[in-house]
Amino acid sequence: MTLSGLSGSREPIEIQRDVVLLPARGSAKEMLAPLQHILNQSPWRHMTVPGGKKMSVANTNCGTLGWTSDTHGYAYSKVDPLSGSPWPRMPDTWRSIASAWCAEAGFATDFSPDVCLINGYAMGARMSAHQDRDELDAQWPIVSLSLGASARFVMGGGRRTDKGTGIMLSSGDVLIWGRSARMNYHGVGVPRQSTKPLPDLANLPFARLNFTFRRAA
Ligand code: MD3
Ligand code: FE
Repeated sequence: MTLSGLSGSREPIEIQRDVVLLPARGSAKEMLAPLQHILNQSPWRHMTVPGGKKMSVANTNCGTLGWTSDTHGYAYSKVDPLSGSPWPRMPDTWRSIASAWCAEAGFATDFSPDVCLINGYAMGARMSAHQDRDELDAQWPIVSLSLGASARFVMGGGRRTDKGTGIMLSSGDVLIWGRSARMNYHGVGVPRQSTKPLPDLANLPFARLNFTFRRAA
């Protein structure tokens, strides 16, 4: 498999200080090839948040660590709590493409993510404003890829009440966020119905997928 269509020759856009968009080029469909194997080991689930509600977004992970949530809080875990076994390996192709995107966007040239959190958005699913602060070392950026239906992404500042700016994330868009923006509040709206044909999300019951590559340890 080659992911060569997914890197190079697209102009990075700094949409806010230390938030860089690599606009879609190519379909990024190659990303989906290893997904079924990951799902066989660690299937989709709706995690419970400390308030007791289940997330509308479904997720799973691959890598040496995975993001988890239950009534006690958020954590990175070496094992999938559903299986008690380690999370599936992160495909080398995914790690290297995420690292290349990071460098392309002007962030670290040696980013080696140990987590890929995969979010699945059915129609109506959304993620309310939050910070990503469970990672040990905030010097590393977060690299995200969106596939499928568009969604409105809202980013604020370091305080929940900071006024946000919104952008639409479309299929194939890569967003990288670090340095002064690393702890910014952000949220994602529901997937938008699209008139344009969307990439085939491998028969998944979701309109939109988002992959976030993180360095958690
Ligand atoms: C800004 N996911 O999983 S990714 C998440 O579309 C999450 O599923 C969204 O927020 C999604 O935590 C958006 C873009 C992103 C990821 C991490 C960030 C933006 C960020 C960390 C800090 C600030
Ligand atoms: Fe987040």
